[in-house]
Amino acid sequence: MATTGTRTFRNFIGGEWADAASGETFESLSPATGEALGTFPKSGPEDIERAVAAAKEAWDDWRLTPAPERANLLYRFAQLLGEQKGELIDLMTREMGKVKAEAGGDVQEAIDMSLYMAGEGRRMFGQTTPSELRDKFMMSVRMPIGVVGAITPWNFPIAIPAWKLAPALVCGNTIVFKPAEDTPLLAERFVELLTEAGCPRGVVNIVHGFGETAGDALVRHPDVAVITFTGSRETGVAVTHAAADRLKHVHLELGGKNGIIVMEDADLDLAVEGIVWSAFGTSGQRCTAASRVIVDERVYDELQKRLVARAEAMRIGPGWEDDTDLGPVINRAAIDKIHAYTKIGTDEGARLLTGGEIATGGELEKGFFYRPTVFAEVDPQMRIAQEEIFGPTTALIRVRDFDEAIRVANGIRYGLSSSIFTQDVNRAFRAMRDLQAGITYVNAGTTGAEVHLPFGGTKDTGNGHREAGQAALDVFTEWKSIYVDYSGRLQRAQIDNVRPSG
Ligand code: UN1
Repeated sequence: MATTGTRTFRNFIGGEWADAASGETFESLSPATGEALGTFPKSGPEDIERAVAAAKEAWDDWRLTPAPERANLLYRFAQLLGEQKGELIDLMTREMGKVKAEAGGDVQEAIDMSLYMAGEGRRMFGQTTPSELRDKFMMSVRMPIGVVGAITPWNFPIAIPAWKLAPALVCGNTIVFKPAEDTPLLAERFVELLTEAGCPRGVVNIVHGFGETAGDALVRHPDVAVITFTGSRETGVAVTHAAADRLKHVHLELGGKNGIIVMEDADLDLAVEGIVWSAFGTSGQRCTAASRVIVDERVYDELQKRLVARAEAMRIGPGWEDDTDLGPVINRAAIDKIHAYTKIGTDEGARLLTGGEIATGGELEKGFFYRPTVFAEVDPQMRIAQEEIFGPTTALIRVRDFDEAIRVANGIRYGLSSSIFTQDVNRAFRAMRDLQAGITYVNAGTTGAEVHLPFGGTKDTGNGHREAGQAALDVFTEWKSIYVDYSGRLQRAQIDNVRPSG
């Protein structure tokens, strides 16, 4: 349905398409060309109010819909995503900018997550356990919570909405979805396909707009029980404050400053492949991007040489062209931030080996393209080694040995992903134990999570929750413990079962 052009799109609330109450709009622009892809409602508190009311009303029936039936919606959705994969890939290269192979991975991740969570419709296990009393039965069950507010980022515009909506739905919650303002068209398609898959009215509502208005109203709304948010650390803290008065459940997936450790015994060719993929894939705009490379001094010079050669050979261009290795970054603010960090790094005394400039010339003039950038001789305390840049910039840090590598890897506020390249199984296991991160890769870069293990991070990357896998069910359900006494008499736990011996 959606095509490029200046079509006007709307919110989807209670099964009806609606403009923003204010009548205001904003445009989605292609980061590769500046071309307008559509006009979207710039929503505010009034629109959120209506969407939450619709979601609340729909919850009455959705929570009572058997979970295997709720799952059927996700099976059909996965099927439709598969059928539309080609169209979605094309749209993603235009609206978000990533290259075709990665756009395909993004859509596939949504398919995988939908199928995995659909399977939960026939599992969603609780526990049964023996009672300490006779003729008494005990079990725990997962209960849906209510209305979920899902605020998603632009960097995985199909995958991350699926990470949030698929588990929320199968667990029996209804949703108000506020997608990133940079990728509203993909979010729109996502909801259209869910609707086509048979999602009942009001179960999923989409409200377009900006964080300060639409997002904030969603986070504060008294009838929204759960907030799931992926974005920056600063916004995550603001979300937590705004949700605190109502004691909402808040799931956060925030920043990263992920490091790859390369030991002297590593397969260097493999390490360089992993670094290029993790540092420059999605133009570095992943929470899991490798923005630090921590290298044993015995292989530092060789690794640096090979990495620079690879970075300089990357073809920069629009994501939809077959031979593009590196697409644009998302918008003007992003490229300004990335470029500002190049100056910060140079001023701090790091050595700029390659990149560090806006890529220009020919078709690149119209978009936001930045050259893959490698800094060397970076001190672990420098800002470029501490702060999330979210662009194709990585910092090489020289270390003397394994212990120093682990110390440097852990010496940041974030704790999302981590990696080590080594052939030494003992070191690999120590790294798996000692790296302070939610994810550790051995002999692979920092990206590439699969949907059936928990995804998330320690320290300032989040607040202890995880997405994906079984862990996601903990975000979208509450436990209820149920006791059934079939003895026909009063039995007092902790009292009537006490025997003289115990
Ligand atoms: C993100 O960067 O926000 O593991 C998500 C990965 C991807 C998901 C990244 N599957 O890098």
